[in-house]
Parts: sequence; structure tokens; C-alpha cells
Amino acid sequence: MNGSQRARSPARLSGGILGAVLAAASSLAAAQQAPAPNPPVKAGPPEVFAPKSLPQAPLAAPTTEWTRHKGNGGATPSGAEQKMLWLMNRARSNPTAEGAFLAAIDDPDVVSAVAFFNVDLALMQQELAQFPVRSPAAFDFALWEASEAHSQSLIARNAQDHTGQGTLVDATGVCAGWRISVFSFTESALHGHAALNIDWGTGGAGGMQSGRGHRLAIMGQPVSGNAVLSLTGLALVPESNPATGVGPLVFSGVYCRGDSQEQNRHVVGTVWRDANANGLYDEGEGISGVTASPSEGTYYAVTGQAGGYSFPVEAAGTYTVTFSGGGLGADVYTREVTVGTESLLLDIDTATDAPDQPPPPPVGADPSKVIPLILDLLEN
Ligand SMILES: [Ca+2]
Ligand SMILES: [Ca+2]
Repeated sequence: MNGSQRARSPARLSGGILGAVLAAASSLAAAQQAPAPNPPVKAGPPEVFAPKSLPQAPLAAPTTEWTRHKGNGGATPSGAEQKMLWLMNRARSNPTAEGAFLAAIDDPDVVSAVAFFNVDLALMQQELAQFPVRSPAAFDFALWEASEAHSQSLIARNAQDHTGQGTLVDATGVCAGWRISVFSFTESALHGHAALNIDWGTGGAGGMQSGRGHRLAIMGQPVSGNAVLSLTGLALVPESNPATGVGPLVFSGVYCRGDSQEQNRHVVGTVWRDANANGLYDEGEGISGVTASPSEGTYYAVTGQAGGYSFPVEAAGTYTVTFSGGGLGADVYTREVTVGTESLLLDIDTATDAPDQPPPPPVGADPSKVIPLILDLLEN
């Protein structure tokens, strides 16, 4: 029985065998762990998947803060959860680049798992290159609460399974159709993302899982019609009990399409600074307290502690989004975006994105500039 099989069969563990197996499991190399196979899917009625729209867009700047992208006083999502969200939405925006990225990861936990499962990285890249570009998912705190509760259940049961997870998701009342994933043996945000999107494990071709269900979830593959999975709750719960096999991070995630009462079209992104210049959002790089506001609409948003934000857009159209305040200090970033039927990804990385130029002072205010200007005019 190898590690992946053990991870897949927690329900068989019982009695005195449990302790021995758990001790063995805790000493297993992380490389031998894979996400729980065959993640469940719930399809929703296709009629609920039309974009929710108002008859016409409000013509004024928004005055209501959208707060569902964060919780716990802005501490949720955590930096690690925001990193998984950032990696997911970047992957959706360029699946081919995602395949190359996943194949080149040099993180030791990822490298050893890829080696253990003998992943065919060329096949993985071919598969990702066939994915369509898809719109991002917006973080939803209620869905995070469902995922967090499931991770706590996994910790309490020292398990990796989907028992009760769909019920928790349905109890939120948010989702029409959904995909769900778990990985009880996550080492880091990057390790978790790679495990799910490479979908390493047994049962399918090339050292990857049958059906690639975890990848379909991350990449937003519709469960009904052509409705991209537009909302998500990703929970990474720390677990440091040496007596259990699960940990050090217990991941549960839901990827769903909101029902007819929900806003499925958002501007979504991260305001951050790539302080270590590695091209990736990392924990601690988020910029909090930044207001992201469209030129017209009902809702604006303020970034949480990890730098994430989202706000719904009621009508397709072109908007100017302004980022200001909080950790940006005096800098202001303005971006023009055109929103179609689905959500739009809009990140600001202050390490590489230049802020707006401050307006020049009025010419008349500075005699040293006015006089040369007059002289210049007289000469011509
Ligand atoms: Ca543990
Ligand atoms: Ca970084």
C-alpha cells in the first residue's frame, strides 16, 4: 500500500491499527500525497446562468462597499489563501503559460511529488494548452466558511475525503452548481496549487488523476452550459499536531456558479508588490486598505489584509477603475477596463506597474515657468 492509496482510504482505518498507521503516515514523505481522487461535481439548472443585469447601469460612482470578498476583519483570505486564489486566476488567464509554469516549479515539495507519481510533464502541458482562456473567480467569504468548516472536519477526523463537504456548500445558499476539492497534506500554497492543477496522483494517464477533476475546478470548467465557475472559497487551515497524518495545511475548496440571486460578474484582483521579484504573489506582499472603485456602478471594494478585492458589475461596458488609499499612500492607479458577460481580472503590482502621474501644478503659479513661456511666445 503506498502513500497515495493510504491517503485515499481513511475510512478503512480503525482501532489499534489506526495509531500505527497514523504514525507511519506522519513519517511519509510529503511527496507521496495526492489530493482526494474523483472530486464531486454538482450541476445546476442552466436557466440560472444568465448574467444578472440591471436595466441600465447607474451613471454615478458607487457609494456602497462590497464586502463579500473578505471576512474576519479583513484577515480572511490569509496570505496563503490569497496566493492560491492569485495562482488560480492567473492560470485561467493563460492556460498555456500555466502549463509551462507548473512544469518549471523548483519547489522541493513539488519536485519530489512530480517524481514520485512519475508525472508526464509534457502531457500535462499539452492538456493545459488545450484549455480555453477563462474569466477569474471572485473570493466569497460564505464559501470560505464552508471550506474552513470542512477542513476542520478533516482535521478532527484525521481524514482526506468529501464527506459532508457538499452539504456545507449547499447550506450557504450561494451556489447553483459546483466543484469541490480537498488536499489534507498541503505543504504550502504553491504546493497545494501545483498538486491540484497538475492533478498528480494515480488512476489516470501520465501520473495524473483520472478525469483531472481538481484541474477542471481551478480552471473554471462549467458544470452547466457555458457558465464559468465564477465564485470560490479556498481555505488553508494550519494543522501542526504530530499525532495526525493530516497537515501542515489542510485545504478545502469550492468553485461554483452563483445561483440566480447572486452576482456572477465581478472585477476581481489583487493589489500587491512583488517585493522579492520572483514574479509570484507571496504571503506578505498584499497591500491592504486600498479602495478599488469603478467610475459608474453600485459597488466599490476595499482590499483585505492580503490585498485581494472584488466588486460586482451590473452591466457590461467600459469603466475606469481607480485604486487609491490604504497601503498605496499618495499613489493612485487608474485603469480602463471593458467588462463583457463574465468577470474580469485586474491586478496591480506596484513593483512593476507605474502609478498615475500627478497633475502638473498650474503654470501661472510658478513665475520661473511663466516668464520663459512669455519670452518664448514673444520670439515666435
Ligand atoms: Ca498533523
Ligand atoms: Ca513575490
